[in-house]
Amino acid sequence: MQEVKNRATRYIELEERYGAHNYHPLPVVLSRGQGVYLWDVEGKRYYDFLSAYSAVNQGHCHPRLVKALSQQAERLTLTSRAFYNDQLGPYEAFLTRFFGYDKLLPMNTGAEAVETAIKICRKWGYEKKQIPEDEALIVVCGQNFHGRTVTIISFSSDPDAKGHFGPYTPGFLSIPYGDLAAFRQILEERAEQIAGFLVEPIQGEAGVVVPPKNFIPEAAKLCRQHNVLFIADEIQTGIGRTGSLLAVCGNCTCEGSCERGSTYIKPDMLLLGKALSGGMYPVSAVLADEPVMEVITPGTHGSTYGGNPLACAVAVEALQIIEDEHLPQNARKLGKIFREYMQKLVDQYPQWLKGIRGKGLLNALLINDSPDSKTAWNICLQLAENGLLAKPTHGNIIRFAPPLIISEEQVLDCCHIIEKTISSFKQK
Ligand code: IF1
Repeated sequence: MQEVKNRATRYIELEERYGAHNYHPLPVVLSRGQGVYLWDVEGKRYYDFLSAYSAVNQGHCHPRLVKALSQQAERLTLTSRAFYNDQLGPYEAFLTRFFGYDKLLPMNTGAEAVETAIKICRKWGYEKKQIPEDEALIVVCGQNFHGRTVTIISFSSDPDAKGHFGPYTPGFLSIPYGDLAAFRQILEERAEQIAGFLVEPIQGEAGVVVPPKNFIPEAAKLCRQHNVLFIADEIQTGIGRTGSLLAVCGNCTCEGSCERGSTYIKPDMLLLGKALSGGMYPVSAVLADEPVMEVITPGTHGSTYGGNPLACAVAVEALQIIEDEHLPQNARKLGKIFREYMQKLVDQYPQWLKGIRGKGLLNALLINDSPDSKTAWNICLQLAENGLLAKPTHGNIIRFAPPLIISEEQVLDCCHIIEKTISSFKQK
């Protein structure tokens, strides 16, 4: 036992010694995953309630994804876009039909999809909306999280993400998340200069902040009225996570079957990443219709790996799994059960818990302590001890986002683990 214990410590020490300290992980060293489970180097099994920040919606090492990846890896992995390949076209045809768009631009990471959207939006602003050169503005929301590039952190309100990385990229205006009046006002004052509105339908990093029900549909309508592109960052919320295929269609009445309901307003640009590849490989995409996407012409944008055959083969299979296994519907149903259970715990243990919020299987438990306290961190340590992995955000919020393939029985098992942890929790 001592010997295996030392193995975990050794991996942690290696990261501490040789890795940049840009994260503060829980002291768990993982070496295997299958479905909703992860195993550490000592063979201890955990429920994964982070899903690699919602990338592993299909579950770890989904057999169909492993097969798609390995079969394509044996044939052809990278050609660059200097030539055509036999996976990209079918992938683009599949994805555009799946999400209802004319065109797709393939990239790799979420941040690249956001950067791509910003570039398309600005170019559209100059070429289609006739905004004077270098004057285009994009409206964003306070507490947003869209990635880590210099331009993206330029409009972040998180001092850790932003501090000492300047000079920052200009051209962004911020409104409070969910504040329609503020959005209306900014549009009335400067609409002729505003090219786009970039928004998360539910704010993930901010701690799973669900906006007022009418915010997204009404903001989208305002965009339309003022000839402003409505850009939905569904990198975290998309692909079944919140109980519908996309969070922007979350208010519809389709019960997760994803036939666009009445309150669905199609974003002018849709940004996808993370679960687009089910955790196999970085794959991201920007979807738009022709009048927007046509501003991109040869030489104006690109990426060495974007649209590579391996990525395309994996992404097609990843989306097919979402559909075949009815994962949005499962997320919707089990999310309700999970939140109901958590609400009971909140009522029972007000000394530790303040509330539960979220949608589908993107949820957050609010801990009744200050953001500077160690309470949420200590609860997560105890959860790990009891076999469930989750991570605090902003000090006093614990995000719960299991793979969407989780069963009702497993969700209840996890509720019991959380209950056991909270009921026996003692402050150190
Ligand atoms: C980190 C959180 C999740 C995203 C949205 C774009 C990106 C992300 C809505 C960029 C990325 C991440 C990245 C990860 C932590 C994380 C996160 F804690 F910050 F909020 F998911 F919950 N748009 N989210 O959420 O995508 O370039 O990373 O592929 O940066 O530490 P990426």
